[in-house]
Amino acid sequence: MTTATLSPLQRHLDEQRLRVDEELDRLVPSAETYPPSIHKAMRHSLFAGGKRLRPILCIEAGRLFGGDEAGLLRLGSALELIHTCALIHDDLPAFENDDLRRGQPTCHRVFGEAIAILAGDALLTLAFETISAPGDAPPRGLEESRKLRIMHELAHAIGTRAGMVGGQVVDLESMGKKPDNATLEYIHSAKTAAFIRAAVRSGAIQAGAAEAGLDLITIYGEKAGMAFQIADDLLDVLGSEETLGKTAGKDDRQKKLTYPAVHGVDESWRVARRLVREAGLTLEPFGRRAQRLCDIAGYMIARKS
Ligand code: GRG
Repeated sequence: MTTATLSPLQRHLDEQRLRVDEELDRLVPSAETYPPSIHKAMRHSLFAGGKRLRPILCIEAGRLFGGDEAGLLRLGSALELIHTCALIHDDLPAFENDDLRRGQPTCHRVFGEAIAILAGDALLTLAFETISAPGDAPPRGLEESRKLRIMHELAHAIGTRAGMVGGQVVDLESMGKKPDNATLEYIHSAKTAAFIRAAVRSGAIQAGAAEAGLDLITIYGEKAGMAFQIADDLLDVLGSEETLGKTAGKDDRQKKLTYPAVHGVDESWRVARRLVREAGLTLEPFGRRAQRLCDIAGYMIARKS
């Protein structure tokens, strides 16, 4: 598609993605930095592609509350480091055992399993190093307390109770089991929606949002995050490896607990569309200033990859 035929939203997403890519390039040690194998592996997965949706959501949520652009870009990019860690680990033989991610061979296929595990660990650690780094923007005390709150927020969204690790555990343990809606909701909420919700919340916290605003952005994040994972399940059924950049049709082969498996394709679309609508309605009190976030929620289920 040429630039002229891109929608304004797609153009905006492309611009933001490039800004995030440049920031990530500044954050991650060069491929030649000693020991080079680990930095090459981190960069391989990070720069293989990726829509950068979590950074963009963090930045847009922060903008809604008048946040500082440079700080939001840095924070959003740190989120992408965490997300890429999750993707590298998810592809490992112990989990999905996948060969393809973001249209490229997976990290462990190129660098071996040991380095891939460490590349994930290193990206996760670099994210917290980045967020906790001393800044020079006054007032220092306020900035530090926001950072601490954001790190707590992210650690919870990655953790075992209602975060990515917990979601991944239940995802693994429910393969081949009888369809069960409560378990499905837990997996989707913990594995995917929790981090998307944390992305918008952390942008809003960095921008100094008041609790009432934070409550609204939290509901938006939860609904958009659930819709995103339902769309992901649907793309696995309806998409091709070529457009997805990852193996298609795998959920069914692995007898995974997914939305289409439990509710069917049509009902899954209906739920995804309803969640996007509700995500948008939640932000109505912000008026037109929240339009971009509403459009992004729509994009999360309209995307082809
Ligand atoms: C320690 C961070 C950490 C995680 C350990 C492996 C694991 C536990 C969790 C896996 C979580 C996971 C892979 C969730 C899937 C979320 C999902 C739908 C990812 C695809 O996101 P996109 O489409 O991908 O935004 P791109 O490539 O565009 O970034």
